[in-house]
Amino acid sequence: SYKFWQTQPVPKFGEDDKKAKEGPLRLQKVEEIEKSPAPLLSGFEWVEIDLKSDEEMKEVYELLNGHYVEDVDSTFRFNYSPSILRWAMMAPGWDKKYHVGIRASQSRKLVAFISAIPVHIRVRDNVITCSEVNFLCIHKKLRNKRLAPILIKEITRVSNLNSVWQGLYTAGVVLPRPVSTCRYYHRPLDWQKLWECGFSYLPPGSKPQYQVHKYALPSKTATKGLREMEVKDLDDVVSLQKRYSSRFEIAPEMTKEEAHHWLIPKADASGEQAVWSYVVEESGKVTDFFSFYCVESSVINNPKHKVVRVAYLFYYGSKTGLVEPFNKDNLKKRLNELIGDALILAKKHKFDVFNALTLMDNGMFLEQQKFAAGDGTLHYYLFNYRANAISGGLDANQKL
Ligand code: YNC
Ligand code: MG
Repeated sequence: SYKFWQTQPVPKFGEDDKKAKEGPLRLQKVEEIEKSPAPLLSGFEWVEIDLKSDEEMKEVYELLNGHYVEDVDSTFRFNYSPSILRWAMMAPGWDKKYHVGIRASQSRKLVAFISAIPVHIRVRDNVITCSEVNFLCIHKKLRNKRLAPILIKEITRVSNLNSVWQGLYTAGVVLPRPVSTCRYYHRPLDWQKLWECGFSYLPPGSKPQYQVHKYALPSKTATKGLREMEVKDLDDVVSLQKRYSSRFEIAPEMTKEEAHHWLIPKADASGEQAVWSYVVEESGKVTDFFSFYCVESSVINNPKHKVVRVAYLFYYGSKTGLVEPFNKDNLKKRLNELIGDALILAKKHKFDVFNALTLMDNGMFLEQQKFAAGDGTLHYYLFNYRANAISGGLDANQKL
């Protein structure tokens, strides 16, 4: 019945199924926004979390590590490392006021968290500034007490005080009302380990060695001119990303500074790397690029394995997709070459599985690259913005 969500500026199910005019649902002024947060139950207090402090980062890490998203049968739970959390939450434009925590007043224990970063999203022809909300998490002992709406209202208030009126978020749960829904696909890189973890299953009539053989990969990449992305590639990559994504109805707009943050591979102080990016260079020009990032998942109660290393396909683009008239077969061939190499590189960097969603042009390579549909779906939401739905499925998000 969505007692909370029905009070929020989001479209309702069944409403405006015909094409409606796109745009904000609620218009407010900064002067109308509350200057301070809503009071909490006694014994709890609001805090700003300083992610520059290793101690406070560790507290967020531990809250998420113990209480963040699990799969349906509680076999896995996301284990975002401090390095990945820094990468995800300290992107250009980040501010401590968007790292909102709740502490128990006496013990000082961090019991809940929500975060946002500013992003610019193009929805068809309009570019909107959004707070991209992520890492909403409540300690398991404080669940079902209507604390989540309070956290969501607080991150909204902080955004609004900074003149940000739209939100962007994804969730596994169904809320009013997804703008698009994608399915997760998984490509095993270490099938044996995934099987031992309960992630992959043995198809009836198969044998483990057949599965291992099925997913074996060459040791070397095949694309001529492929190399790691460098700072000098940023202008070319930003331009290629923008032109490549122009076919899609919703896409982020990335500045050079943002592309630097999100794409340039580098080990941080602890030696950990968040993102891997590669370009294809032909006669001094970038013709293609792809990237993937790392999120580990804890394997809950497994005697042999503690974590699986999961690569998530991130941005990519290819000049082949820009040629007029657009030729789907040529692009399909090129994407299969690129993603085939991405798998080889991910394997080389010790990933166990490679994930991709049914968005962008992923439908052109998922099957050929031996991805299999997972049981998870991911719903995409906009807050305070009415947008016509973007069709899901393997040809999702395209106007061809
Ligand atoms: C969810 N994931 O429907 P109704 S994703 C949004 N996103 O409200 P309570 C959610 N809303 O139905 P609990 C949600 N999950 O009555 C639940 N809800 O209208 C809604 N899990 O609150 C739910 N992290 O406090 C219901 O529930 C109300 O104690 C119930 O807390 C929920 O980060 C949660 O999955 C998810 O830690 C915090 O279960 C808790 O169960 C938990 O009684 C494990 O809440 C971790 C987990 C969520 C990951 C994510 C994106 C979050 C987006 C939030 C919405 C942002 C809107 C835009 C704001 C900025 C706008 C500007 C400008
Ligand atoms: Mg609660």
